[in-house]
Amino acid sequence: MSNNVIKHTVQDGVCIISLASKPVNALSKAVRVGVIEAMNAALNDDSVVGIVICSELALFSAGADISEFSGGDLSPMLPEVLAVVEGSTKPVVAALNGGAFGGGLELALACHYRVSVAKNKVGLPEVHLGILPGAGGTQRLPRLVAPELALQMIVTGAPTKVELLQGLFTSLVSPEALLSTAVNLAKDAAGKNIPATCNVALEMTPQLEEMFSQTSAQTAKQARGFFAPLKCVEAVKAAFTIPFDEGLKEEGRLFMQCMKTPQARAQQHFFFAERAAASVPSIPKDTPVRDIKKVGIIGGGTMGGGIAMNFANVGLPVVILELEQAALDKGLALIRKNYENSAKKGKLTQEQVEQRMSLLTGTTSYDDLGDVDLVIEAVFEKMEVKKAVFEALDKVCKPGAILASNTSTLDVDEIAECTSRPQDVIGLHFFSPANVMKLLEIVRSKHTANDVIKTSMVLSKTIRKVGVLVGVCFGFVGNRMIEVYSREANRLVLEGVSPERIDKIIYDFGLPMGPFTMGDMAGLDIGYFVRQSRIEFIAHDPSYCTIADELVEAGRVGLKAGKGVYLYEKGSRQPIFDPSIMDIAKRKADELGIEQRDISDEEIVERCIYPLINEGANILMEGIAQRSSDIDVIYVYGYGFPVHKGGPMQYADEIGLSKIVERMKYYESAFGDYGKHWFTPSPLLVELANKNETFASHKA
Ligand code: T1G
Repeated sequence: MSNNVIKHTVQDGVCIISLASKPVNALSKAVRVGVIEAMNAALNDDSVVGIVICSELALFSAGADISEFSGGDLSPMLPEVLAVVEGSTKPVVAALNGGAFGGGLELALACHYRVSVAKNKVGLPEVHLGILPGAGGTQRLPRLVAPELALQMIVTGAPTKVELLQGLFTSLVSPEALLSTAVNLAKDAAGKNIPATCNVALEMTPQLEEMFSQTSAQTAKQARGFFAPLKCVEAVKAAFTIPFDEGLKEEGRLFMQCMKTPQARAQQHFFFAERAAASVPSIPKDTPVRDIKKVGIIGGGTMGGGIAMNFANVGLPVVILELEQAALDKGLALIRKNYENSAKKGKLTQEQVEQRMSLLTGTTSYDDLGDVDLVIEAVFEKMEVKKAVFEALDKVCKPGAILASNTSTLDVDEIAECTSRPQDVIGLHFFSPANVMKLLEIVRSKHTANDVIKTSMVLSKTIRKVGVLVGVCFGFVGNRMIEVYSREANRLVLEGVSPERIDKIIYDFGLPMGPFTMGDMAGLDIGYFVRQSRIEFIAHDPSYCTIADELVEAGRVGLKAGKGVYLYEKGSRQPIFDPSIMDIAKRKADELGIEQRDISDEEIVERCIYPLINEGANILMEGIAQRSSDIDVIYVYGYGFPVHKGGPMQYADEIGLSKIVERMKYYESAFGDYGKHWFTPSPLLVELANKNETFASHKA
């Protein structure tokens, strides 16, 4: 008997149980029931001497079905299934044709033998979901591989090449030989002593004690603010201090401790959010994708060079245009330097460096862009400059070429309208450093054709980015939201809070750095020019980033100048607090009639984060983002919002939208004209709060 997700047949005395649950053999209830039924059938069949568990899909298994975590009748739980496998009186061999992750690897660990294709990776990534391996992984893995390797795999969740896990596999073979090797192994093992993993004895030693305490100390630093990683250490340590069955119980206890946390909800939300971003329901599924075989980049500066690397990294030839040969040479040299640095760190071989550099050519003539399928401009952020580039591209690029702008704030509709082919124009907003940051904001203008959007979304996955579709408005999603966050942080300084204290509070909230450290790194002049380009937007508020404006006008533009909000010693990136900033703040506060006062940490977090959430609600209401989880993806991948909070919108859902509304209304009334203009709750936020609903439940 088989169901449609588990099949089993007997071949030459061996029962072959095949996982066939598309798309990734997630170990759903149906799969768990199917495995137990197949195991019982094999155990009750006297003609069967051994059992092989394999997969019909590309992956062996992606582990537990994460979509089941929201609840329901989950029996039989995975540990129960694995106990049947491990307790089998007939040898069970796992045949890994592809990746085995989480519960998928735990299933293999419960088998008595394992064989894998040689080119394969396995892992226990549960920590990325805010939990830990909950089906024996923390107790079985350290019984099969070196303790420090098992501990690192579980604490980091990193996929590991099977060739580094020799103790785990009886053999690593070619794909063609996998099944026969597994079947023969099962037959050879028949009738012999069953090497159940649970019977491997472990004991604690002083060296291991030291390893666990060192790992805990490192993890507390590296996984700052996360709950699950330290619980992973506790669970693995239990394998060395208590018997196996008690260890399973301790693992289960720690698993449930993690599963109940807001962090687990946030990280599981984010897992699906990242994947949902690729979905554009408004585009028909049969929309074709344009073939991108060659890419042009206009501008070989930091951004242009970084963008070019993304395509060379995946084998696509790139031609970079700069009008001056010197600038072109400098740009290509910078790319080479980046690759050479990666090679020095062992991330690339020298051969790969040369192979990628060979894909990058330069030109000073637009005529050389006649055969590109996609061109991305990364020139100075001024509309006139961008329009001139697109007019030139319109003349030389072949019909059907996609013309993209890397603009971070400008109107892509207006850029498209300066060409004869507005339907081929789109925004591809990379985040600096463009060859590192995972986020790509895909900006659709009102003219952009569906196949251009779909091609851009597919291309984002090809270059290993997370593409998120956004609409046209000032700053699209990310920069529009960061603007209100920066405004409020600057206002707090005027009201007497030091930048250093604000940065510390926001760092402790979970961002990689506070607004002022970030501003100095990016350059205060960027925000300054943005404000200069939209004076009408801020004209009514003379306090708007007024300290930052004074600093820029005095040449204090940030780290690159050795002074911004903070001071920097030559060659150092370490911010040094400059008390004179508070003198400027006091002077300006007096001029503007702003009262300076003691402000609580809680108010600082609320005033930096709630307006950001409120702006996200407006973005959602205006249809600039397709869904609230897209905003979360943008904020986590583009701005370092802590993934253990799931992104700003998930964080708001966790707090409760009514609380956000209540606090926004408090500040709206407490701060006079300033509050009335900047703290008006978004109508969508109010509507959802009144209905006791969440952003996640809102369908645009
Ligand atoms: N559960 C449910 N759905 C899953 C899934 C899973 N474990 N893994 C993937 N999917 C869906 C995914 O949402 C997408 O759906 C489709 O499959 C293709 O995924 C007890 C408790 C394995 C590296 O954390 O890391 O086991 O968008 O686009 O790029 O200890 O999927 O098409 O509708 O990512 O080839 C632990 C999670 C679970 C692994 C393959 N396991 N998955 O990447 O495909 S907890 C994980 C991945 C656990 C036990 C505990 C990746 C992949 P849709 P994809 P991919």
